[in-house]
Amino acid sequence: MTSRRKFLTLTGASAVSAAVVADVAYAGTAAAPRRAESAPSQPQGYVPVQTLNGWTLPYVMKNGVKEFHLVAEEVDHEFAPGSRAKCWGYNGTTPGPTIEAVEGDRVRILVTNCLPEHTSIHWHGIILPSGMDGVGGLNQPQIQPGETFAYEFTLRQHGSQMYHPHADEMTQMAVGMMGMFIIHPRDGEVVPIDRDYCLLTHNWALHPGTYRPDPAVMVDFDLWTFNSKVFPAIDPMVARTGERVRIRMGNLSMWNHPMHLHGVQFWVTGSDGGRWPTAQWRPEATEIIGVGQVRDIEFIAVPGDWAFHCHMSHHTMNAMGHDVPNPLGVDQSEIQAQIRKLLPGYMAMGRYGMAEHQEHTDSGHMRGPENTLAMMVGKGPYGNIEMGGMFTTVKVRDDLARGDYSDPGWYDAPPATIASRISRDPNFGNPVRRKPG
Ligand SMILES: [Cu+2]
Repeated sequence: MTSRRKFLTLTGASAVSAAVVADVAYAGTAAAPRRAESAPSQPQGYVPVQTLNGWTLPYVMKNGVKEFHLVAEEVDHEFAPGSRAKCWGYNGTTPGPTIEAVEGDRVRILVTNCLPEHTSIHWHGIILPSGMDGVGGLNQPQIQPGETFAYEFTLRQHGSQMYHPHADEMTQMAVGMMGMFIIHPRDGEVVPIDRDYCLLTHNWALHPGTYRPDPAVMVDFDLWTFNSKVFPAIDPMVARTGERVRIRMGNLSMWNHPMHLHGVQFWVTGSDGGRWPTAQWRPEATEIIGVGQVRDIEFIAVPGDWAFHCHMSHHTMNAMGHDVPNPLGVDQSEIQAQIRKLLPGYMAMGRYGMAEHQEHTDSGHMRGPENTLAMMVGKGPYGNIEMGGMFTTVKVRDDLARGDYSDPGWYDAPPATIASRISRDPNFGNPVRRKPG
């Protein structure tokens, strides 16, 4: 297949108009005017992936082999200011750095184990010889503390893959050992990508007041993360109006995550099976990333600040109790007075909903346990955002320079396009209602 870049070089302007036609066909109802030029040329031959809040592992070329070096080790990780933990990861971070290469590359990955127990690495979704698949005990001996193993194979596919231990997996993944492995297509992208983001979803049982995630928990987690960060510490994804953006989303957590993006219909275009043939792309507003799965979505950026989050509403909260009595609609004034005799300053909450939690925690008079984030956090230009966990924004601006990934601040929406108050009277208007019952 002739690469898109070569194609443009060879045939010039006629190819540009073909590109516009192709993009309209694939952009669906999300279509915004698209720039006619191709993606910027990169020294590596691809648009490098941006690991949200993370980084890409450098390699050295040795006799035609790309050599990477991962170190499995304990890391002192911050989920957001106010919550840290002793986690395990690679090369100083959780998730570990993204490995990025090109279909056809020969790669060698050295893995040094600086953990207190043995480990291994499974290259999740990658086609390779059985002995390189990384299941400790099945494909190889475990990598003992202090040892370095070498994995070497040729990349025979493209797509969004992952890596994680296949040794004491329940513990090692629960405390943060994971990473993404991005393989770009050898012949370039059929439809060029302007900005390419990747993230791993995860869950953590970091109980209030503690500093080490609990691997024994199966369903009732405290923190829900993109690349091991919670909102508001998750970077925004930024783009310029009309750019084609891809978000590659992997899931090594214990729950499925229905990922929802506001403002556009995106196309689901790929997975660990690579970028799918265009006939298989489908428009969605929410896409479930099942446990162990990867999904790629693409969209044409439209200006604004757009929420991007998991649609499991408890996954967009930080630490919270799940086994508390339901206070909704309950007059607690009497019990509050009783409890205050024992606990001065005690405040009953939740009668009118949970949003007051953020008011109380933000004002500083309701302090939670140490090292524990408030359930709802975040400030926007119009007030509290009342989110946590798996939430961030896609910020699209007309004037963003190409390749600029810095946070442009809040969107300055044209005044006539913002929802606004027209009355303070609860009996305003004459809305159609049905009788209850
Ligand atoms: Cu979720």
